[in-house]
Amino acid sequence: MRSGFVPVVGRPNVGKSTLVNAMVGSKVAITSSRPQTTRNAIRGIVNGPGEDPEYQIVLVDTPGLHKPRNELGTRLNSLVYGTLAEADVVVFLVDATQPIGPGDRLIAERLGEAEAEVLVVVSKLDIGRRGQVVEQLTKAGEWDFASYVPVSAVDGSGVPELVAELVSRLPEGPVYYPPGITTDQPEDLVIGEMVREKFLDRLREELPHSLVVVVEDLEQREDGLIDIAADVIVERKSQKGIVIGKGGSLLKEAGTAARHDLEALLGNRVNLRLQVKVEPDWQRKPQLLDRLGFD
Ligand SMILES: Nc1nc2c(ncn2[C@@H]2O[C@H](COP(=O)(O)OP(=O)(O)OP(=O)(O)O)[C@@H](O)[C@H]2O)c(=O)[nH]1
Ligand SMILES: [Mg+2]
Repeated sequence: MRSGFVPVVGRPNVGKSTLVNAMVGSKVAITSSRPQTTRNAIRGIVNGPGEDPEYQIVLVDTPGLHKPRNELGTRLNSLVYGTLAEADVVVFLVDATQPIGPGDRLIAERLGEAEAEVLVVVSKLDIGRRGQVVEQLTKAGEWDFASYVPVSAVDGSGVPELVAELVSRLPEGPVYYPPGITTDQPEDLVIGEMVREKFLDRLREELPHSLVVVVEDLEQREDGLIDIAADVIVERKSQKGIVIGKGGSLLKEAGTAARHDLEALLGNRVNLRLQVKVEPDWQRKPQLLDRLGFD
C-alpha cells in the first residue's frame, strides 16, 4: 500500500480548498471568493478504489501563505510551514489567472528547502486562457521542482492525473484512516466552518477576515432535532450591525443557508441559534487566539 501526507500550499485564494474537495470527492473544507478563507490545517483523505485500496493520500489543506498583518496571520503562516515537516510530497498550487508574483517566489524558495518532493499544480484551467496557462507553467518551470500538472478543480480536468502522479511518488506506508473517513476535523469545527462560509461571500472588503464562528452548544433532543448554539464573533462594534443586517436580514439569510447544509450533513433537523458578539481585535490577542483554537 502506498500512503502518505500531502500538504497543499499556495497563496490565498488560488483554489487549495476547492482542489482538496475535488480530490476527496466531498466537501471537507469551506471555500469562498475571499482570500484567507481557510484558517486550519484540514486533512482530507483520498482512498484508492475497491475494498482493499492500493493507496491512501492524506491531503492537508492549509491557509493561504501571505504577508502577515497581525498575530493570527503569523500563526497561520507558521502552521502551514509546520505541515511540511510531516510531508511525503507537497502540492504547490499556483493560479493560472494571476501572474506569478513575489508571494509565489517566496513560497517556492521555502519549498526548495523542504525535504519532500514538490509538485507544482496550476489551477483554474477552466477559466485561464491557454496563453496564461502555458506562461504560468513556463515560469514555474524555472523553479525546477519534481513535476508540473495543470488542473481545474471545478470541471475536474487534470484531477485524476494529479492523483496518479501523487500516488506514484508516495512511499509504502500504513493505512492512516479507516475507509469511509474523509476528514479529521471534530464535528463542532466542521459546523462552525459551515456557518462562517455562509457569511463570507455575503460580506464585503475586510469584514470576512474579522469573523470567527465558535460552536458553544450542541444537543440532540429525543425526537432527533439537533439544537446548535454558535457565536459569530467580530472585531468591532460597527461590524456587528453589518453582520446582523437590516432588520436582522443578513443573519437570517446566512443562518438559513447554514441550517440547510447542516441538516444535510447531520441527517437530522437542526435548530440553529446564532449570536453576534464583539471581541475587540481578537486577531491580535494571543490569549484570545488560544481560546478560539488558533494555537
Ligand atoms: N473557475 C475555477 N474557479 C476555482 C477553481 N478552484 C477554485 N476556484 C475558485 O477560487 C476561489 C477560491 O477558492 P478556494 O478553494 O477557497 O481557495 P483557497 O486557495 O483555499 O483560498 P484560502 O483558503 O483563502 O487560501 C473560489 O471562488 C473558488 O470557487 C477552479 O479550478 N476553477
Ligand atoms: Mg482554503
